[in-house]
Amino acid sequence: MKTAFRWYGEGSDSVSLSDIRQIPGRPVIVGVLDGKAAGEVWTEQEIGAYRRHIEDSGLRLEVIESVNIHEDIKLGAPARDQYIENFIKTIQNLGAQGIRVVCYNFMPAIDFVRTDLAWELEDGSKALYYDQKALEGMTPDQLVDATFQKSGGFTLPGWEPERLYKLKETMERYQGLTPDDLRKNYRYFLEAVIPACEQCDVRLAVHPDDPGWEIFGLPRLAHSMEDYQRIMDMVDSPYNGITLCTGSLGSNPGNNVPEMIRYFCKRDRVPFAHIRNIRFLGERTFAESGHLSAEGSLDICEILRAFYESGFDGYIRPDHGRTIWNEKCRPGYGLYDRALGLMYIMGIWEALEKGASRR
Ligand code: DNO
Repeated sequence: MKTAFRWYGEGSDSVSLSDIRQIPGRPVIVGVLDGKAAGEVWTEQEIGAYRRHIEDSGLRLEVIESVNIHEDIKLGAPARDQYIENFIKTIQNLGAQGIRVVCYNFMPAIDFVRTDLAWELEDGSKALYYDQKALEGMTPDQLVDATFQKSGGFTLPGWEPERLYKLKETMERYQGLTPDDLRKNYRYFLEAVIPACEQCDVRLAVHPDDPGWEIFGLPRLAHSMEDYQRIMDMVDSPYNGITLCTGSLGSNPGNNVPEMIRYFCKRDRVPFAHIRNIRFLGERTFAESGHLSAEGSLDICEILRAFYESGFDGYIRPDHGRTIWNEKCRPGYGLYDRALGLMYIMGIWEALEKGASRR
């Protein structure tokens, strides 16, 4: 496993590169050109400047999260070919700058959703929280307002203001689009981009739907074993991969996360993993917790054992931390709890490695 840490860029992140450099093991950066709209080409010059800035701090940029997919591609609208071409150009430019893995998602209109970004856990820390009933009591616009109000002035990944202010309009475009239609559009996209990814050696890694079920009546294609099998079958290549996010897949109790890890790692489809724990609090209701298994409902040790025993050598990053020790940060992406999470992940990994070498 190669350890990684998500960073949003200078002026956008409360965490600095020198903070990250002091985390034991010196994780590689999972970066983004924050502010790029979906569908825009990332030029090699822009990527190069960003990469050099990271390298000047003694760190390396090897993973991007995310290059967002333009809605016209998901909708199968006439302009999709142009946006697919732009996506391919971006991937080629990223490959030329040494990026080997690109995370993206194919969720229509809206990325990950929480109904509260600062839900207080019993120890006084604040966590991201989801309650299906609360969601059902909100219109999409109310959700957007509530999310912006609680984000502490930070943008959230997938919640770019210019995109979200058009949410109602975008959702209307999806009316009548069935899961099969979306799947067809997804296949069209993959068939066009995967050969280019193979050529420039950049592995795509699709992030699961979060939470792991449909919301607001929008079709969603990536939240179960069967879903992922179908996506992998659309184009049979290791370059058509998965971002195995334990918290997103684990939010659906129907998913056996260690089993999914073993199954897809064995087939060389997992270049990237997000380790997050969540605590179930009721039907389709959960809070994100500290990474420690005892704090949540997922067994992080079993999850890492599944990666370890599969010979996983991709990138792993700690996902969503709680906000602790009065940190002022982007919800889910402070320094402190993610650094604790990463040390815990590395501790389990070391124990697995050393335990194996003793046998
Ligand atoms: C939220 C993230 C997601 C993720 C995208 C990947 O914190 O897990 O926004 O980055 O869905 O494209």
